[in-house]
Amino acid sequence: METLRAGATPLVLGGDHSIAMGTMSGISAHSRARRQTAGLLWFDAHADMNTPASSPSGNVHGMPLAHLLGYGDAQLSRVLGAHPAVAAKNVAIVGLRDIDRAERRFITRSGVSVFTMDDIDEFGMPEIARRALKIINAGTAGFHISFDLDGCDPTVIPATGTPVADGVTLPEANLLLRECARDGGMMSMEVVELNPLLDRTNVSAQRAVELIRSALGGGIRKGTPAVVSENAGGQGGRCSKRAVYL
Ligand SMILES: [Mn+2]
Repeated sequence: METLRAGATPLVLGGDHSIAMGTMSGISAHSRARRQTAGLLWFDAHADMNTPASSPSGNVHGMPLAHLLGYGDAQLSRVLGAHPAVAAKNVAIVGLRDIDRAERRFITRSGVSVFTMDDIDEFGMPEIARRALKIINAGTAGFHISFDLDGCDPTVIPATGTPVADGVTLPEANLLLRECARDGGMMSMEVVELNPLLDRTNVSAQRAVELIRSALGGGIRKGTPAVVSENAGGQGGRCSKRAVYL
């Protein structure tokens, strides 16, 4: 929230996806203080919409979106007082292809918008990006990108804990994030579920950096601004502080 107040763009690196309950709640609290709301682009192979009651595995990283929408555990669904942290009508899930039975019913009831791999195959990522941006921008002051690397195909990002076949290609993911950058509404971003122990010659980490550059406006043409951390390693080192030119 301090980073947002300073007019900079928080970039949070995970870790598992449960951190989204904190990040999105922070974006929400920041927006609420300005009598605004924020949207959420949830890039993920999974919906992460289990609750402690419905989860077959009990993994908290399979529950963050349910809690951000105001369901599940009473404390986790009220981080920083937001309840819900984000309105379902401003949530777009992209890359979905692996859901539990209970989740399927819940997703339909919750009112979030879902763009599955079938949708991406049928309409193409440029159209999906356009539709998702419309949802996360509708009536909001901007949006947070919660980017689970397992949304990408396992051949693109092998270093993730719960890979699912037939995912988003690297060009498609870059295109989506470049469209977000071009839109200008991105308030913050997190990139999660990178496990360096599972990586092969650091390819996942390098691609994650490439994807972050796309989201921050890099990689379109030389001289476009990209944001890097000014104080990496120190307190708040995960948050970017200023724009530089690459
Ligand atoms: Mn996830």
